[in-house]
Amino acid sequence: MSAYWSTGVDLPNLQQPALARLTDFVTPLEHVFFLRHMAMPEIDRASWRLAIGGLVEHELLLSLADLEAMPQTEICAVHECAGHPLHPTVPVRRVANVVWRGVRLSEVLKRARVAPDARFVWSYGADKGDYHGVDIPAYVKDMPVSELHGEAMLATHMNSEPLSGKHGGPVRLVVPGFYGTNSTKWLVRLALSDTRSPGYFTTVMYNDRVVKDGLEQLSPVWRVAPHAVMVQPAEQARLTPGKQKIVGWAWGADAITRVEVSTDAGASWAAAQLDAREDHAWQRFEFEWTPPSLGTYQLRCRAFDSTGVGQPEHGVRNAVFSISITVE
Ligand SMILES: Nc1nc2c(c(=O)[nH]1)N[C@H]1C(S)=C(S)[C@@H](COP(=O)(O)O)O[C@H]1N2
Ligand SMILES: [Mo]
Repeated sequence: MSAYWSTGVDLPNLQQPALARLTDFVTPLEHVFFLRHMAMPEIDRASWRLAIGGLVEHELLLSLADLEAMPQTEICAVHECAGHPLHPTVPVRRVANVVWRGVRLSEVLKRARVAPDARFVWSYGADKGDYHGVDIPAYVKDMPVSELHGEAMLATHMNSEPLSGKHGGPVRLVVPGFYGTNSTKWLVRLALSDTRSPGYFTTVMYNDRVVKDGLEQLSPVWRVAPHAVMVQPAEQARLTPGKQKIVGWAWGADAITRVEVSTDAGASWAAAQLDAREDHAWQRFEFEWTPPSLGTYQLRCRAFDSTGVGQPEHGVRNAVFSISITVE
């Protein structure tokens, strides 16, 4: 059987390990999903430079050695892909939990001295080319300057290994609490601006349509919505009768404070045991259950964050997760 499974949408540049493999708190690198929109660029570590410009007082050009000489920081953070930009309401649940090491973005920008009128940080990857018939001059994302107090970093390491080419090496942006799409790989340029970037992946794709006060508005795909998945048992598992342990992970931009499990297809719910959050990592939950009889069951799980926000049933990327298992 293949280690990778299809998501039902056409994602040619995607490798996705099955959720049932994600049993470790820190996801081993071989089980971290890999995603790109265009061809993968090749970057020479010795000649790599990061240009920082736009609304700053001091433009900077940093080498890898310059970055390595700055204070280093490490953070464990959940890494979740928002899904296919052309199918933003389809849940794909591509997720991992990774230890990133590098230099805080705020540390680098402190040296560049951000001008007071800067409101967004634009980040440029070295990759470009055709994306479904659209010519993309560079992969560009943006994030609000107001997020700079957080843990955004220029990462050089993933799980203590130098960042591989496929995960964006030598240096990528990582924005804990934001969807993976915002963590620009193969980072070559940062620009401070007073507006959002007009790029295809900033203000065309990756903006959800939401209705607010009766009006349809666009909401950038930035902060990660609450989400929970089961990794044990696996989808379609065949279990022997007796006590079962349901195990999974829950995460979101805000810490998760409650996870509920249903063993009857959503008719009733009960609270699972939930670990507290460390850094921006995902949180383990566990639920003991003795199936009342032989047969097929639909198991579901749903998370609620510290602001009380939960997960919708359908039609969104963080729709409630459910699996079917058989006790025989
Ligand atoms: N330069 C660049 N950065 C990128 C992308 C890309 O196509 N090009 N894809 C983004 C998306 S959609 C995701 S989910 C993550 C995937 O990171 P990974 O492959 O290291 O897991 O990278 C993001 N950063
Ligand atoms: Mo993604």
